Amino acid sequence: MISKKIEKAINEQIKKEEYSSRLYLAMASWCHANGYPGAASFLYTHADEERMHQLKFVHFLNDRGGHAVLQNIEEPPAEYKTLQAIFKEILKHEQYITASINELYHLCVTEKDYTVANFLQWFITEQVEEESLVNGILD
Ligand code: OFO
Repeated sequence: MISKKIEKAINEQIKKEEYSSRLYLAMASWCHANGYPGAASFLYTHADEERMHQLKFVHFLNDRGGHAVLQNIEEPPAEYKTLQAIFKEILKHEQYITASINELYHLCVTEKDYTVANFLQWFITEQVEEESLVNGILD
C-alpha cells in the first residue's frame, strides 16, 4: 500500500512526464515544419520515450494500490527561435526533471517507502543518460 502523500507526489510526476512528452512533440513538430528532419525524427522518438516514462509511473502507482489520475497540462510553446535554443531548453527541462525525481526519492526515503525508492532507481539512472545525451548534442 502506498501513502496518500507519495501517491500525490507520483501523480505530480506523471503530469510532468506527460508534459515532457508534449513539449518534445511540439519541438519535433517545429523542427519538421522548419526543415530539420533529423532533429524532428529524434524528438518524435523522444516524445514517445517520455510517454513511456509516464506509463511506467501510471502502472506502478496502480499496481501498488494507488490511483494514477491525469491532470490538466499546460500548452507547450509552438514557436522556437533556433535549433540550438530548442536543445538548450531540453537540457534545462531535463535538469528540472532530475531535480523533481530526486525530490520524490527524498520523500520516499523520509517516509520509509523503500519499494517506491527502489522503483525510482531506474529514473535516477535514466536522468544521467538523458542529461548526458543532450549535453553531447549541444557540444
Ligand atoms: Fe526526459 O526523462 Fe522523463 O521526463
